Amino acid sequence: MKYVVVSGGVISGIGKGVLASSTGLLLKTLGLRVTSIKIDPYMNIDAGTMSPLEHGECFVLNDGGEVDLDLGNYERYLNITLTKNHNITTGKIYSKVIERERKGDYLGKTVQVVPHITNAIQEWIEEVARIPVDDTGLEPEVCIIELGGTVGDIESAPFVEALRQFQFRVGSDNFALIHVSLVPVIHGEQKTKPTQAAIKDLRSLGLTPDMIACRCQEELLTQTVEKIGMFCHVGPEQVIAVHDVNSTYHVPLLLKQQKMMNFLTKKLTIGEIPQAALHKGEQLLQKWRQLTSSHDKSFETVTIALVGKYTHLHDSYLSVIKSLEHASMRCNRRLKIEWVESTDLEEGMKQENLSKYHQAWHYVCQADGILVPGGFGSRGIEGMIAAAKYARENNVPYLGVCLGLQIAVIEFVRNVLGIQGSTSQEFDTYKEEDGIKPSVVYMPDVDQIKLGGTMRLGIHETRFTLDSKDCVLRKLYGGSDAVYERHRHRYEVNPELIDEIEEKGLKFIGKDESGKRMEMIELPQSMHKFFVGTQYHPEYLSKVLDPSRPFLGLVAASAGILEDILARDDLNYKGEF
Ligand SMILES: *[C@@H]1O[C@H](CO)[C@@H](O)[C@H](O)[C@H]1NC(C)=O
Ligand SMILES: *[C@@H]1O[C@H](CO)[C@@H](O)[C@H](O)[C@H]1NC(C)=O
Ligand SMILES: *[C@@H]1O[C@H](CO)[C@@H](O)[C@H](O)[C@H]1NC(C)=O
Ligand SMILES: CC(=O)N[C@H]1CO[C@H](CO)[C@@H](O)[C@@H]1O
Repeated sequence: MKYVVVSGGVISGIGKGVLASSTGLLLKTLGLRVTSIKIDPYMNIDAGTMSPLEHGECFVLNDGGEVDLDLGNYERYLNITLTKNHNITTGKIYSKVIERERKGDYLGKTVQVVPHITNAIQEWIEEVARIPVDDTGLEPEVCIIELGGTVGDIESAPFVEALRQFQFRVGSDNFALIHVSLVPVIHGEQKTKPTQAAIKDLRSLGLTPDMIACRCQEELLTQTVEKIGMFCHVGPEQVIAVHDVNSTYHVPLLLKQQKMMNFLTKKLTIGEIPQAALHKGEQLLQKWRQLTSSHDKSFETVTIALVGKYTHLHDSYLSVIKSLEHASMRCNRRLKIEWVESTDLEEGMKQENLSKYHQAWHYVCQADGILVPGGFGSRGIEGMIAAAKYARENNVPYLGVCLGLQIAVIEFVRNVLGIQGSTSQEFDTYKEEDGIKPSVVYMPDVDQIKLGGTMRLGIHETRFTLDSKDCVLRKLYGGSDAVYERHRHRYEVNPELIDEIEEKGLKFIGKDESGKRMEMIELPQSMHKFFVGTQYHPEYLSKVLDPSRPFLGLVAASAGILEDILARDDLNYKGEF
């Protein structure tokens, strides 16, 4: 097993994740099996209970693990399936060590950060790196470890020390360290001092960078590269310049241009790779090249209005944005997202700020398609319902994800079935004594008492109930009988209303294996261009080279090319469980 550690200096948020996943992708194009681990130096054990306000979206894995959104990045780039153990936090390591101590595993010795915590970290890494993550079912050959935070923080100190020991534990030809640094431009001059200081910090902690990746707004000058090489005691081939490019999907190609793999394969003494794997890797590279170059050449735009909450915090919808990006690349369109705060669409906003209200509606009406993503809580619900109504009545493509499906159903129940005031049991506006049938109810088999961990989580099967010829979503999934997607919800459509709703035209086209839960809705093509909702979250399984099908449908319908996309023969869907 070869380990590539990606750490960061100077400041956080300079694209360590993108660099790490791009490096992983390049290793994969060599024909290697690649996995990844994300280390987060914070105390939380469960990312699911962390606020999206602070941390961005919570990403859900096949096994139901709710993790930091960076793991999603790896899954999307590397086309792999990770587990909840691939996320390491300080909290998890400590609780493991404390648990062992309670059981008496340390025989009453003093338990310390060094060696007990640092050993636990190393053991965890070695164990998790071996979990097979792709369809070969074989142990990976390379593990990318992204160390969150910046080196030198108090929080990351135990991890840095653990990695320092780790390089000796696994041997220096199985270990490479890439340090990501920043080269700011001040008065037109590229400054290398912050990088020098960051490398000095790193060295003082016993880690030597094998490569220094310099983030810069513009292309790095040769003299800057030479200067960094000289002051940081590395060869010029060990300095990689990563300037801002058209999209993050160009980064792997940028690294390749600089022959990053030549150095890395030498350092890691990567031997002969079997012909079949080599071929697979080459194909992957080819596909990636094709995708990025066709993206550069597409000039037509598709505009999607994303109607949600906290839309100023784009990170809380990261997977949704990525899925839209993947889908638009497949459709050869440039993606424009209009961020619409759903409360701005509500009647109340008319009094509060009329110009804001009109502006929000302007965005919705100008958009080619409307997306209502998942979410919790009752704020902004009426605005989403209004947007769904607009989409349904005006034949504008609509995709509702999780809450978005429930919104579409509530809207339909109110305005087509005529049950005014119907809503979800989740919202404060729902009152038992009103005697109005709720559209969305609490899922009966979930424990109502505990809050954390009572959701329906992780990958589940959904079976289609309609033939492909009557069902656009099934066509998008290549005609497959069933799909496997990731879930994260507590509420579901009220089974008592199903017959009535279907009679009026909205079809429940997919159900869970018991046939009780409604998981997909669709208006027939005779009634609407594209009006689809999914109770699951398709965005968690979207891949750069294999866009999520509901999103592909939305973008294609919004761009007016749904028929072309459906006619293509590359919609093979290979679900997995
Ligand atoms: C991604 O992985 C799946 C299996 O895990 C495989 O069927 C599919 O072909 C892969 N996609 C690409 C683009 O390599
Ligand atoms: C970036 O995109 C433009 C078109 O928008 C294209 O002309 C240019 O070559 C691209 N640059 C890179 C580095 O790919
Ligand atoms: C109303 O909303 C606009 C933005 O749409 C903002 O510029 C303006 O300050 C707001 N006015 C008030 C009174 O809040
Ligand atoms: C949030 C989450 O999925 N956490 C998991 C990460 O890994 C530990 C150790 O296996 C699990 O116990 C946590 O549940």
